[in-house]
Amino acid sequence: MDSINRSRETYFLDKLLDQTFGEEASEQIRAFLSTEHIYVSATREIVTKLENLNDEFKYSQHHNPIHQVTARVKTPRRIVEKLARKGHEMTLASARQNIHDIAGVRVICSYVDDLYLVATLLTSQSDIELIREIDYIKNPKPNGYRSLHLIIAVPVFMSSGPESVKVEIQLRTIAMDFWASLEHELAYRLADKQTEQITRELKDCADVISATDMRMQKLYNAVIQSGLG
Ligand code: 0O2
Repeated sequence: MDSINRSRETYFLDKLLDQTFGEEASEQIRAFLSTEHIYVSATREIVTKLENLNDEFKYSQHHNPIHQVTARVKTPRRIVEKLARKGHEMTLASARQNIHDIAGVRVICSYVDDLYLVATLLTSQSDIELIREIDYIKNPKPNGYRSLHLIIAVPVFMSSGPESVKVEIQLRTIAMDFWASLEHELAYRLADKQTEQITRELKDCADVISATDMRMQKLYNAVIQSGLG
């Protein structure tokens, strides 16, 4: 995920590349750019909620469940690519309906239990509507990818009234994020040249990381129960 503060230059380059998508798609891209601020506002709402939860825990439990939060809005080029990949219509309305991660927030937690706690506390807030939960921790992807994905809708208050905006929230541990970041980079470098051996090796690393996450959780629980920490 890119930072939400990415420079306008990124967009400029993105728009240049968009020329390859033809006039119709370019028109839709221009339409998206005029509504992008709604998605930026939605991620800001979620980030604030997460920061508030983390602060509350810091004072009441002396523990920060959240290690890091990042947010980004998908660039028009990536939206157009995803619409094409999934065989959807190249329109702004289709993007809004079918692309659930135009607005994305990634929550990195120290421990597995923390990420489930944060997910429960966030989705139980009265203005958050949980649309879909995909648990790639209980059911990892075949390549070993693990994260908890939530598709939620949050109201954004515009001058014309409230607008419900979808946001994809990815919750993972530091260890899961380490694997996903490196795998993402390797997958991009290798594209269709990824061999069976590399795939197996990556899956193996993911499983080792998952086992380590479980051990760290047990260690943390034992330290807390013993009253040592
Ligand atoms: P980026 O650059 O991270 O935004 P669906 O929701 O079913 O219509 P979608 O959106 O493909 O289809 O769902 P999925 O598979 O849950 O993936 C959503 C995002 O999860 C991806 O966004 C990645 O960020 C992350 N992700 C999913 N699978 C993997 C994986 O195998 N490895 C890594 N590193 N990340 C993964 P984007 O749009 O692909 O990219």
